[in-house]
Amino acid sequence: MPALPEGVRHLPGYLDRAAQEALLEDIRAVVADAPLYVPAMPRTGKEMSVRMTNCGPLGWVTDKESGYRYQATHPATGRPWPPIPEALMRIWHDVAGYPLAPEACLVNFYTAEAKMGQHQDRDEADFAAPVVSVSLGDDCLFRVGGPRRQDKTVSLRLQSGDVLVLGGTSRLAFHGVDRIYPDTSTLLKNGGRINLTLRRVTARNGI
Ligand code: MD3
Ligand code: FE
Repeated sequence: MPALPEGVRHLPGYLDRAAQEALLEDIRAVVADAPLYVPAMPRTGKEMSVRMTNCGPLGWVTDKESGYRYQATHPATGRPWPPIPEALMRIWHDVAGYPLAPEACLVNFYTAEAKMGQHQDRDEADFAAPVVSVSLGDDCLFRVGGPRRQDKTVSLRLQSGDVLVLGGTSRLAFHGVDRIYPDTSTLLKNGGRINLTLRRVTARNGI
């Protein structure tokens, strides 16, 4: 397997089964308060295949009219996002190597057919902080490259309980999810994959 790009740390099996089940219960509570919604691409309004919600002071949203952005409230309910579960705050503080708490946790839900095209995460004002990702449920094929779309890419199978830390020169790397491997985990009764990404959003000196 080729080496991961500099700044990408893969921590396979970071959460054991009991920790995954506990975190899943936390996420069920988040989704009960802040329901999954269908994100749409800016301008075209084309719907993404992934369903999304957030927890934390800020949440990443997208729709046809206003495009990609962070906001403090759920687009459908108008309520503030629920808090980031303690277990996720602990993971961040254990692996991020960054002194400030995460401000956003994006919850992505993938059915067997869902995927996410190659993209950069650049809607945040602080690229010094890493992104921390936690996978639950079915395996996926994740692919990460470099800061230019044409850079060579490396594929990685992510499994339930894996943590990925994206920092340094990889913070602006192109990345995406090429496919889900159905029925590879028993964590979610009806299958599918959940990915949780923890992020800093605002610049260290304000904005
Ligand atoms: C590499 N999510 O929500 S997580 C996203 O599995 C996103 O749902 C994917 O890409 C998922 O934006 C991948 C791993 C990840 C997250 C952020 C990154 C990889 C990254 C930022 C820079 C480079
Ligand atoms: Fe991303």
